[in-house]
Amino acid sequence: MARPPAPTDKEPRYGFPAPLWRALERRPPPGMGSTRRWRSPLRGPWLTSIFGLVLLVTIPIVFLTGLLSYAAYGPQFGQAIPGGVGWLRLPHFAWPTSPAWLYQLNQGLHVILGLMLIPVVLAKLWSVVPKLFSWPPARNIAQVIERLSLLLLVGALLFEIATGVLNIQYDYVFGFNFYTAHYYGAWVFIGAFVAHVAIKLPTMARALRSRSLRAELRTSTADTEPEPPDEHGLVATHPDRPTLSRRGALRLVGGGALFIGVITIGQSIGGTARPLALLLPRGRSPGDGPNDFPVNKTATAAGIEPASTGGAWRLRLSGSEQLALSRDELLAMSLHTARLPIACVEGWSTTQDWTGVRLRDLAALAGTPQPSSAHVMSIQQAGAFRGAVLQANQTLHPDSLLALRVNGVDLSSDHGFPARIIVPALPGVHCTKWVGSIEFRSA
Ligand SMILES: Nc1nc2c(c(=O)[nH]1)N[C@H]1C(S)=C(S)[C@@H](COP(=O)(O)O)O[C@H]1N2
Ligand SMILES: [Mo]
Repeated sequence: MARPPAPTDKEPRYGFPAPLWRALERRPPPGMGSTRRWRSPLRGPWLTSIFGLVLLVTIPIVFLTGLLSYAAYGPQFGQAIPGGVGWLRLPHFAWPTSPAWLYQLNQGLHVILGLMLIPVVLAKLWSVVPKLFSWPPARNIAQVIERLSLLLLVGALLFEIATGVLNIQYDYVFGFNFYTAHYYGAWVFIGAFVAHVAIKLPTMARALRSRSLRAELRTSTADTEPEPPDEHGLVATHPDRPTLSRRGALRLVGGGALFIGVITIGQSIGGTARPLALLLPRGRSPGDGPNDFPVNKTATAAGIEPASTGGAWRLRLSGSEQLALSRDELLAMSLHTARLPIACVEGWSTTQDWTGVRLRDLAALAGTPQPSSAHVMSIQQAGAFRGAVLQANQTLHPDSLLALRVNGVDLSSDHGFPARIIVPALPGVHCTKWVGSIEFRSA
């Protein structure tokens, strides 16, 4: 199709009034249209396609885990974030309770893979940057549309990365706005992504076949030759001598991605890998002894008064009956211990041994042994995430607890003393701390 204007080129084909475009072409704005500026001998369709292939395989995982996280929040109870998303609402289903690490895996993949892709995205953008400066920017309507879709593609991708990174570092500084922006941004991005893949797939396949990856991985810097001139204008017209082989470039980008993976995976799988998590936003030693695991919001930050969690605290239960229980009365019930993760939407998680009363026992006590939902409220007076609605399967699972103790000791105030919710595969946000009441409803 359209070729870059090289001295030997014959008249390029224009889809627009030709004189206008020829005039444009003769007067490029400063810095535009010069193909001599881009001299890296590594740029070319093959290298771009390698980065593209990696993104083609991994980005759908990041997108899907993002959507699954939205579904896991329980849109059927109006508690998915963002709330009113119009026709972008997803079909909802009962989020499963098994395997217990489902949400941990989902968010680990979403956040860690998302972070690991940053070097690949940057490398991919670097590899095509000459096209940003090509002049005229388009020669026909199809190219104008393609350019606009690229603006959406790159803009939305950088937006998703920036908001995602800020959120996992600063968390709820954004309030609800982060979710809304990240959710809409994801749809804009995926629309442009699908269009881009549809347009570029044949080019990518051809480019990937043009060289052997294995041979490239054996080629030294000295032996590195530019790719043959291409119709897309990626290959330098005046290449410099190579200072890095393609092997070196792939190692640099892959090594960068791996490095990010290594310094973040510990926050998700925990255990001995946790000290490796250099960017751990929730701190390294957040508590003492058995309560030493990440705290999302401290009791002080949540405004929990010590007086309200002392001897006067009661758990108010309602179903077909109403009753109030003291902590001692709860401890006198049959207690159950389960090893379960808290898995935050931010990608960090922590697995602990929780002991408490089964939610289904509490439901039976309230006279509603087969509830369709459980509505939990914290004694916390202000702020987000003070309560949650649990599905029937989440309420009735034998490991679903109103936890009173963790790792053999009482919950610390930061982890929700006197009592908190813990349910297999439930997003961390719904593991309400400092619980004040539970209402069991039947449909
Ligand atoms: N009452 C109350 N419960 C809450 C929260 C909160 O802000 N208030 N934060 C939730 C979030 S977002 C997470 S990830 C978990 C974290 O539990 P942890 O701080 O014990 O690790 O608590 C959840 N329970
Ligand atoms: Mo969270």
